[in-house]
Amino acid sequence: MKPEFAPSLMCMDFLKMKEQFEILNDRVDMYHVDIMDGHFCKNITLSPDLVKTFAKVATKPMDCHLMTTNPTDWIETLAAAGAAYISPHAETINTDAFRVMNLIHSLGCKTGLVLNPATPLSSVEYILGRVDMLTIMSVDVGFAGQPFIEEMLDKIKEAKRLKEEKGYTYKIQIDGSCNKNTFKRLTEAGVEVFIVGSSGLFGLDKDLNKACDMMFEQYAEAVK
Ligand code: S6P
Ligand code: MG
Repeated sequence: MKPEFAPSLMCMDFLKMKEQFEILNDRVDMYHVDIMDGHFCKNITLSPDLVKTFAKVATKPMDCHLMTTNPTDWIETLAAAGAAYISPHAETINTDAFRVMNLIHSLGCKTGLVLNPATPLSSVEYILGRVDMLTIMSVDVGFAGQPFIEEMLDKIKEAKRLKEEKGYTYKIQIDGSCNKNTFKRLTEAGVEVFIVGSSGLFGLDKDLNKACDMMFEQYAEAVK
Protein backbone atom coordinates (compact mmCIF):
# COMPACT_ATOMS: atom_id res chain seq x y z
CA MET A 1 0.00 0.00 0.00
CA LYS A 2 1.23 3.48 -0.88
CA PRO A 3 2.15 5.40 2.29
CA GLU A 4 0.10 8.48 3.11
CA PHE A 5 1.42 11.70 4.61
CA ALA A 6 -0.52 14.06 6.87
CA PRO A 7 1.22 17.32 7.85
CA SER A 8 0.61 18.34 11.46
CA LEU A 9 -0.72 21.87 11.02
CA MET A 10 0.30 23.07 14.49
CA CYS A 11 3.83 23.01 13.07
CA MET A 12 3.08 25.17 10.02
CA ASP A 13 4.17 28.80 9.64
CA PHE A 14 1.06 30.66 10.83
CA LEU A 15 2.14 33.82 9.03
CA LYS A 16 1.83 31.99 5.71
CA MET A 17 -1.17 29.74 6.19
CA LYS A 18 -2.86 30.20 2.83
CA GLU A 19 0.23 29.79 0.70
CA GLN A 20 1.25 26.72 2.68
CA PHE A 21 -2.10 25.06 1.99
CA GLU A 22 -1.71 25.93 -1.69
CA ILE A 23 1.58 24.04 -1.73
CA LEU A 24 0.48 21.10 0.43
CA ASN A 25 -2.86 20.50 -1.32
CA ASP A 26 -1.03 19.03 -4.32
CA ARG A 27 1.51 17.07 -2.35
CA VAL A 28 0.00 15.38 0.70
CA ASP A 29 -2.89 13.05 1.45
CA MET A 30 -4.53 14.49 4.58
CA TYR A 31 -4.17 17.22 7.17
CA HIS A 32 -3.64 16.58 10.88
CA VAL A 33 -5.25 19.17 13.13
CA ASP A 34 -4.33 19.12 16.83
CA ILE A 35 -7.13 20.37 19.07
CA MET A 36 -6.09 20.77 22.71
CA ASP A 37 -7.98 22.17 25.67
CA GLY A 38 -5.13 22.98 28.04
CA HIS A 39 -6.54 20.36 30.41
CA PHE A 40 -6.13 16.93 28.85
CA CYS A 41 -2.67 18.15 27.89
CA LYS A 42 -0.82 21.26 28.93
CA ASN A 43 -1.01 23.24 25.74
CA ILE A 44 -3.50 24.93 23.42
CA THR A 45 -2.94 24.86 19.68
CA LEU A 46 -5.55 24.85 16.89
CA SER A 47 -9.31 25.34 17.24
CA PRO A 48 -12.67 24.53 15.64
CA ASP A 49 -12.83 28.09 14.26
CA LEU A 50 -9.49 27.55 12.57
CA VAL A 51 -10.76 24.27 11.11
CA LYS A 52 -13.58 26.29 9.54
CA THR A 53 -11.05 28.69 8.07
CA PHE A 54 -8.78 25.87 6.87
CA ALA A 55 -11.77 24.26 5.13
CA LYS A 56 -11.89 27.25 2.75
CA VAL A 57 -8.47 26.39 1.33
CA ALA A 58 -7.78 22.75 2.21
CA THR A 59 -8.61 20.31 -0.56
CA LYS A 60 -7.50 17.22 1.38
CA PRO A 61 -9.43 15.69 4.31
CA MET A 62 -8.79 17.06 7.78
CA ASP A 63 -8.32 14.68 10.71
CA CYS A 64 -9.02 16.44 14.02
CA HIS A 65 -6.98 14.95 16.87
CA LEU A 66 -8.98 15.72 20.01
CA MET A 67 -6.68 16.17 22.99
CA THR A 68 -9.59 17.30 25.13
CA THR A 69 -10.98 15.93 28.37
CA ASN A 70 -14.56 15.98 27.09
CA PRO A 71 -14.50 15.06 23.39
CA THR A 72 -18.28 15.29 23.04
CA ASP A 73 -18.05 19.06 23.67
CA TRP A 74 -16.29 19.40 20.32
CA ILE A 75 -17.52 16.68 17.98
CA GLU A 76 -20.58 18.44 16.52
CA THR A 77 -18.75 21.75 16.14
CA LEU A 78 -15.86 20.08 14.35
CA ALA A 79 -18.12 18.12 12.02
CA ALA A 80 -19.90 21.36 11.08
CA ALA A 81 -16.54 23.10 10.64
CA GLY A 82 -15.47 20.59 7.97
CA ALA A 83 -13.59 17.79 9.73
CA ALA A 84 -13.45 14.55 7.72
CA TYR A 85 -12.13 12.42 10.59
CA ILE A 86 -12.71 13.09 14.27
CA SER A 87 -10.21 11.32 16.48
CA PRO A 88 -10.78 11.35 20.24
CA HIS A 89 -8.36 9.84 22.72
CA ALA A 90 -9.07 6.36 24.06
CA GLU A 91 -8.33 7.67 27.57
CA THR A 92 -11.27 10.10 27.31
CA ILE A 93 -14.03 7.79 26.07
CA ASN A 94 -13.99 4.80 28.40
CA THR A 95 -17.55 5.23 29.60
CA ASP A 96 -19.16 6.09 26.27
CA ALA A 97 -16.87 4.72 23.58
CA PHE A 98 -19.62 3.23 21.41
CA ARG A 99 -21.85 6.29 21.77
CA VAL A 100 -18.97 8.55 20.71
CA MET A 101 -18.05 6.44 17.67
CA ASN A 102 -21.70 6.25 16.62
CA LEU A 103 -22.09 10.02 17.05
CA ILE A 104 -19.09 10.72 14.81
CA HIS A 105 -20.42 8.40 12.10
CA SER A 106 -23.93 9.85 12.41
CA LEU A 107 -22.52 13.29 11.60
CA GLY A 108 -21.07 11.97 8.35
CA CYS A 109 -17.47 11.88 9.57
CA LYS A 110 -15.01 9.03 9.84
CA THR A 111 -14.02 7.76 13.26
CA GLY A 112 -10.53 8.03 14.62
CA LEU A 113 -9.17 6.70 17.87
CA VAL A 114 -5.89 7.82 19.42
CA LEU A 115 -3.83 5.95 22.00
CA ASN A 116 -1.38 7.62 24.35
CA PRO A 117 1.99 5.88 24.53
CA ALA A 118 1.13 4.42 27.94
CA THR A 119 -2.27 3.08 26.82
CA PRO A 120 -2.26 -0.55 25.62
CA LEU A 121 -4.06 -1.57 22.45
CA SER A 122 -5.87 -4.31 24.38
CA SER A 123 -7.82 -1.61 26.27
CA VAL A 124 -9.69 -0.62 23.08
CA GLU A 125 -10.00 -3.98 21.39
CA TYR A 126 -13.81 -4.09 21.65
CA ILE A 127 -14.25 -0.81 19.79
CA LEU A 128 -11.74 -1.41 16.98
CA GLY A 129 -14.38 -2.67 14.58
CA ARG A 130 -15.92 0.83 14.54
CA VAL A 131 -12.67 2.71 13.98
CA ASP A 132 -11.66 4.06 10.56
CA MET A 133 -8.28 5.44 11.65
CA LEU A 134 -6.22 4.14 14.57
CA THR A 135 -3.58 6.62 15.67
CA ILE A 136 -0.72 5.49 17.85
CA MET A 137 1.08 8.30 19.66
CA SER A 138 4.84 7.86 19.60
CA VAL A 139 5.39 10.91 21.84
CA ASP A 140 3.44 12.05 24.87
CA VAL A 141 0.74 14.52 23.85
CA GLY A 142 1.06 18.30 23.94
CA PHE A 143 4.13 19.37 22.04
CA ALA A 144 6.06 19.07 18.81
CA GLY A 145 9.75 18.24 18.70
CA GLN A 146 9.86 15.42 21.23
CA PRO A 147 11.95 12.24 21.01
CA PHE A 148 10.47 9.07 19.50
CA ILE A 149 9.29 6.42 21.99
CA GLU A 150 10.78 3.17 20.66
CA GLU A 151 8.39 0.93 22.58
CA MET A 152 5.58 2.03 20.25
CA LEU A 153 6.94 -0.13 17.42
CA ASP A 154 5.55 -3.20 19.17
CA LYS A 155 2.15 -1.52 19.51
CA ILE A 156 2.07 -0.79 15.77
CA LYS A 157 2.94 -4.43 14.99
CA GLU A 158 0.14 -5.54 17.29
CA ALA A 159 -2.32 -3.16 15.55
CA LYS A 160 -1.30 -4.62 12.19
CA ARG A 161 -1.62 -8.20 13.42
CA LEU A 162 -5.10 -7.57 14.86
CA LYS A 163 -6.19 -5.79 11.69
CA GLU A 164 -5.20 -8.75 9.54
CA GLU A 165 -6.50 -11.37 11.93
CA LYS A 166 -9.91 -9.83 12.58
CA GLY A 167 -10.43 -8.09 9.24
CA TYR A 168 -10.61 -4.59 10.74
CA THR A 169 -10.56 -1.75 8.24
CA TYR A 170 -8.80 1.01 10.20
CA LYS A 171 -5.75 2.71 8.78
CA ILE A 172 -2.75 2.65 11.07
CA GLN A 173 -1.45 6.16 11.64
CA ILE A 174 1.51 7.30 13.72
CA ASP A 175 1.82 10.66 15.50
CA GLY A 176 5.11 11.92 16.87
CA SER A 177 8.63 12.20 15.56
CA CYS A 178 8.02 10.75 12.08
CA ASN A 179 11.13 11.55 10.14
CA LYS A 180 14.15 10.14 8.32
CA ASN A 181 15.32 8.41 11.50
CA THR A 182 12.07 6.53 12.07
CA PHE A 183 10.43 6.06 8.62
CA LYS A 184 12.03 2.67 7.99
CA ARG A 185 11.15 1.10 11.33
CA LEU A 186 7.64 2.58 11.25
CA THR A 187 7.01 1.25 7.75
CA GLU A 188 8.28 -2.21 8.64
CA ALA A 189 6.09 -2.26 11.74
CA GLY A 190 2.96 -1.49 9.70
CA VAL A 191 2.31 2.27 9.63
CA GLU A 192 0.12 3.38 6.71
CA VAL A 193 -0.30 7.11 7.46
CA PHE A 194 2.57 9.27 8.70
CA ILE A 195 1.84 12.50 10.55
CA VAL A 196 4.73 14.77 9.71
CA GLY A 197 5.42 17.76 11.91
CA SER A 198 8.50 19.74 12.80
CA SER A 199 11.06 16.95 12.43
CA GLY A 200 9.66 15.25 9.31
CA LEU A 201 8.49 18.23 7.24
CA PHE A 202 8.19 21.83 8.42
CA GLY A 203 11.63 22.00 10.03
CA LEU A 204 13.45 20.68 6.95
CA ASP A 205 13.54 23.93 4.96
CA LYS A 206 12.00 27.40 5.09
CA ASP A 207 10.72 26.85 1.55
CA LEU A 208 7.83 24.38 2.01
CA ASN A 209 8.12 23.00 -1.52
CA LYS A 210 11.75 22.15 -0.83
CA ALA A 211 10.81 20.71 2.56
CA CYS A 212 8.26 18.43 0.83
CA ASP A 213 10.86 17.33 -1.72
CA MET A 214 13.24 16.52 1.11
CA MET A 215 10.60 14.62 3.06
CA PHE A 216 9.70 12.40 0.09
CA GLU A 217 13.39 11.85 -0.71
CA GLN A 218 14.14 10.96 2.89
CA TYR A 219 11.23 8.54 2.98
CA ALA A 220 12.31 6.87 -0.28
CA GLU A 221 15.90 6.63 0.94
CA ALA A 222 14.83 5.18 4.29
CA VAL A 223 12.68 2.40 2.84
CA LYS A 224 14.65 1.47 -0.27
C1 S6P B 1 1.49 16.29 19.82
C2 S6P B 1 0.69 16.37 18.56
C3 S6P B 1 1.44 15.99 17.33
C4 S6P B 1 2.58 16.93 16.94
C5 S6P B 1 3.60 16.20 16.07
C6 S6P B 1 4.69 17.10 15.65
O1 S6P B 1 0.62 16.45 20.89
O2 S6P B 1 -0.43 15.54 18.67
O3 S6P B 1 0.54 15.87 16.25
O4 S6P B 1 2.07 18.00 16.24
O5 S6P B 1 4.14 15.17 16.83
O6 S6P B 1 5.65 16.41 14.93
P1 S6P B 1 7.15 16.27 15.45
O7 S6P B 1 7.96 15.85 14.28
O8 S6P B 1 7.56 17.60 15.98
O9 S6P B 1 7.10 15.23 16.54
MG1 MG C 1 -1.52 15.09 16.88
